[in-house]
Amino acid sequence: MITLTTYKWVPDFAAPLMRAFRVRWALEEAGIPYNVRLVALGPEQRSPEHLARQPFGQAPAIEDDGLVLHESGAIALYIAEHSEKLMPHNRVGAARATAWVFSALNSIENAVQELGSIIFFHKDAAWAKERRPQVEQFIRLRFGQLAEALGDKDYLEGDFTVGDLMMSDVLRIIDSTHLIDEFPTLKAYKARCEARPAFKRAMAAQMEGFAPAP
Ligand SMILES: N[C@@H](CCC(=O)N[C@@H](CS)C(=O)NCC(=O)O)C(=O)O
Repeated sequence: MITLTTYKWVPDFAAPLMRAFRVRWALEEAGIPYNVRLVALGPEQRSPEHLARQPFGQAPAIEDDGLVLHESGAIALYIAEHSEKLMPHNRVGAARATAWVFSALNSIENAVQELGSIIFFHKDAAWAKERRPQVEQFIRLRFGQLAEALGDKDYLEGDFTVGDLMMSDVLRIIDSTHLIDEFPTLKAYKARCEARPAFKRAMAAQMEGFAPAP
């Protein structure tokens, strides 16, 4: 059975946003049961045992029948290979779904993560106040392009794929800014993804998995 390694505790704001959530969601979509191993931030996170699972001392990582895998994108794609719900079983469809995973991580997540870093860690810093408008403007550009690509489709390739899972999860990082409200079709797309029963099951598991704050 797959074992997912995630953290024992994270700050409240981070709990629903952890990258391990994507893995839980993919597993729920695919209907694959899993175990969870909880690692503590700090010394255990930097222990040789954990670094053997995740070379940067991060989460998530999975183990499956001798395979040890890090990076949420790689893990989501690995899980998707086992599920027609996540990955079309034709070469073109699979390639396009994979491309959207890369777009989510390399063209959207890096942009929203910069804003996330400002709002979660540096909100009141002078440099952050100066930088924030530029970061938001760049996100608006990317959101406009993404909305254009989505058009009037329900999902990026018509039917839901691992690409939509990753894209909608990345969009959640800056939920608290409501920037997506400026892009109604994108907002509806994200809501559609989050309304999926597998998303709700994964979120419930994610939130109940955390120990109370120390
Ligand atoms: N690119 C990695 C990023 C993983 C990541 O940033 N994980 C966060 C938790 S959501 C983490 O472990 N942060 C603690 C740290 O970087 O030390 C992935 O997508 O799996």
